[in-house]
Amino acid sequence: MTILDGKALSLKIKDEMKKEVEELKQTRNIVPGLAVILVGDDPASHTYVKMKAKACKEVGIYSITHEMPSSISEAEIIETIEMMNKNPNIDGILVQLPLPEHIDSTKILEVISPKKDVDGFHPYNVGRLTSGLDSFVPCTPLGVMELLNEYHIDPKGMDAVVVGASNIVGKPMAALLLNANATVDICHIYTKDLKSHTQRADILVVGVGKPGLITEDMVKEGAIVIDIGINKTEDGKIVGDVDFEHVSKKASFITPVPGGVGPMTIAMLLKNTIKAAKGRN
Ligand code: BQF
Repeated sequence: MTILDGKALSLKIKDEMKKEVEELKQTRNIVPGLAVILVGDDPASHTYVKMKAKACKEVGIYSITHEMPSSISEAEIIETIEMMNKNPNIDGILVQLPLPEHIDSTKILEVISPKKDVDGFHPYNVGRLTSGLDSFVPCTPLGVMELLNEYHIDPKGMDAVVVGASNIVGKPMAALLLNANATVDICHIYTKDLKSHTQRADILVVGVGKPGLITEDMVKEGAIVIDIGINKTEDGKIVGDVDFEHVSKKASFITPVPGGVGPMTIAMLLKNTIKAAKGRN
């Protein structure tokens, strides 16, 4: 069994991006810029946004965080995004999710210019991704593909099973695996017999948010197991959706939580911001 070390790969990628950012500055006088909109006081969201700002700083990307109270109106968020769309120093715009109940996320995300959509959630980029065209790709599934590539894992012809069908993780993950010529099966809360699906997987990708969801008996010998879940246990420990202790004995490759897909998500945000900056003019 080999651990897919997302932490180590993210450090390596950040090192490469730092050089790329320096070169952009030298050759084109461009400093990539990221704007983050953070609404409300969800502690997890604040933690994630801080990690993103810190990572930007590490590679030389300019970043601003625009904080708004949870009482803010949809119109005020939209107005802020429209300002950022027009700002030539901002290449990437990210609205930290989840938004408060009274805000329609879909409506907000559609206001972001598709050229600055570094999270890849705008329907324009979603459509381009499913069509197999160049697009901004959501950071978590993109990070998974980079991790597979680093360990020379080619999904072509494999049976891939994605558990979780969210717009942020599961659906774009399935699209990427399909584009990479895997046979893709997507499971969700209405799936009748989850185990009958997961047992067939050469690559199993799980992003649900249920600790211990994937047990040893649900995994094929030699499978590649990617755990996107982030759950806090009663004693404050961070765990994924996979019973790592037992499943790791059966898997050929497996991601840890923490230190697997999470750090790759952040690295891919930086990558998308640099991609956006390169596309200026
Ligand atoms: C690690 C996220 C659920 C809902 C909204 C490193 C992150 C997480 C874990 C991180 C996530 C999850 C982010 C680790 C960003 C990934 O070492 O394992 C980094 O910062 N993430 C987010 O912005 O919004 C979320 C999960």
